[in-house]
Amino acid sequence: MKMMKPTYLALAMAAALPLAVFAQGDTPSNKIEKEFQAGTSPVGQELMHQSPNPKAPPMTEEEFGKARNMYFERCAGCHGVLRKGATGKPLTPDITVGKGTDYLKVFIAYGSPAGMPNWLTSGELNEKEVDMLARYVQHEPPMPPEFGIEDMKKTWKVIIPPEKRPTKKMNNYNIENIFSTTLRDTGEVALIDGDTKKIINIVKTGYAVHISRTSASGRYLFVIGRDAKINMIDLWMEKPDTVAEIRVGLEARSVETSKFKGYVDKLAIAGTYWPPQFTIMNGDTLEPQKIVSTRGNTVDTQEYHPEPRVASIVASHFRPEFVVNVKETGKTLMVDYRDLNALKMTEIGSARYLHDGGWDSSKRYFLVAANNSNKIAVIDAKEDKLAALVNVSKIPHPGRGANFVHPKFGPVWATGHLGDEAISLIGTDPAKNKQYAFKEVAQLKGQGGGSLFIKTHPKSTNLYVDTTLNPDAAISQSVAVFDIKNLDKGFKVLPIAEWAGLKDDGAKRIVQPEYNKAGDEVWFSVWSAKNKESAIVIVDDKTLKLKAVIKDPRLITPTGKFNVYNTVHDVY
Ligand code: DHE
Repeated sequence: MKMMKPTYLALAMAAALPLAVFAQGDTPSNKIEKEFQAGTSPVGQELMHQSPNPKAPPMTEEEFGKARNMYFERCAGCHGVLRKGATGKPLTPDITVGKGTDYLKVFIAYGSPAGMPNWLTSGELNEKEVDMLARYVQHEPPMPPEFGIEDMKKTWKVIIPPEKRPTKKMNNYNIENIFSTTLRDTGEVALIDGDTKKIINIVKTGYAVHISRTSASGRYLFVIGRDAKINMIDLWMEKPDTVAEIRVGLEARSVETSKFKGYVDKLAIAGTYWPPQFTIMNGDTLEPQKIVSTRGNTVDTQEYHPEPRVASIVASHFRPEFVVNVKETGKTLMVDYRDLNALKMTEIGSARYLHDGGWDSSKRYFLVAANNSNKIAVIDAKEDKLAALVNVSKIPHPGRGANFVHPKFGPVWATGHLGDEAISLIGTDPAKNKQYAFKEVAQLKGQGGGSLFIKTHPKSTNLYVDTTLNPDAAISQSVAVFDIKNLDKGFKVLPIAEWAGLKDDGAKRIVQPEYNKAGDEVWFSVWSAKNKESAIVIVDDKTLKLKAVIKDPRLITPTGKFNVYNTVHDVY
């Protein structure tokens, strides 16, 4: 830990805070949290309505502008756009003015055991910036604009209308084995042919592009950026490319399409972080049809929350419904899309803060991480009710999770954790293995905390666990692989970054295992900075040996990879 500066020690004493609070430094768990949650929010770029608080310490316009940018770059991810609190504490003036500038400066400078990063001692902010932020959070939060149908329509472009699109597949690609690969920092996706490992096209997408999902037929690919821009890509074209695009808000993370019989390729849906809402669109043009706000009351204290962000969205296989998970309220909305003018929604309360999740192998149960509650909520998509809330370890982060048949417990779904090395297995078969259903039946020990994604395949007996955000480079640059038939044996470590053979010393974090369609190869991204070489490493699932490395100057910051077949059919 770096030495504290006397001025801050004095402040700590003045604020009468226990010194233990400041003995934090960048603990591994803090660092993981900070790196992951405190990402830049694009909302900070927007013009906002602002009314200063007369009780707050004065700030010049210039200081206010600078502090606002800092807030949206570093703080909004945890404390929220309107500072009502999320994984971080609420920071509204009714709370902050009473605390005062000195007290707030100490917290910002040194962090807290609850997970607040130490912005000053880590060198990320200087004293002047800490002081500005401490004053800024005592003013009313600036209010970003809303984003309605008219705003959306101004950004909506149908580049190739449905009637001008091919009537059959015009290329020779095995489109079910294409991988849509996020190139995070260039705002692009690379469409990679899974058979030849060659890049088919690089498509310009939204800012800090996040995930891809495929339409139920497998023909269309939907890609969403953090700026809430959606690209709809037609995989039947000679060279697959964007046929429609739209922005559905100012900040987003999730997109999905209707999958129920009779609704194949009919509708698309996207959830936004700002404004807090979801939008249902036509599945072939992205024309916006219906916006539904998620503002409302929290599941536990039932207080009103002004910005419940939309996290994961999946399409139900049991009903014509989207499963929309709302972070801050801790509610899952089962949105019946049969009649958009008389929209029916079943609201299922579980726990805060809902984030990512996936189906069990029967696709009846959706298991979603309530990450700050250290729980997995199990949603029964057949009965539209909460099947269980399962206690797991510290900050579960499953991605879509991993399904396999455990020798003792029967079908289980697994998640890794950001907060520690545990891998939790949850029984998912109430029909034949009732005593294990929706309980944490076992915990495996992985390489360490900072795990983001876990993966297996119905044809495989291997379970891969990444540790992308672990502070130890040896751990973040490799993956653990368990033999499902012999879980007690522990894991093997595959040195993926080393296998990539990259020429420079980038971060080379290994992220998101993804299978090919056949289930015999696993793809890993070797994720370095924008100005460093990155790669994709492909492992032979049978032998656990290196099979191929994809390197290309255009493969900049690859992260998520979405195999068309596995994404359409929710195979994981
Ligand atoms: Fe993600 C899924 C939100 C940071 C890569 N991420 C998700 C989902 C949500 C989410 C809500 C589920 C979408 C769904 O299923 O509909 N992600 C967020 C954040 O709020 C967060 C923590 C902070 C931020 O600033 O955005 C965040 N995510 C990241 C990253 O930094 C990652 C590692 C790299 C990147 O490309 O941005 C990242 N997130 C991913 C990936 C998935 C994902 C690859 C989909 C995994 C899958 O297998 O389906």
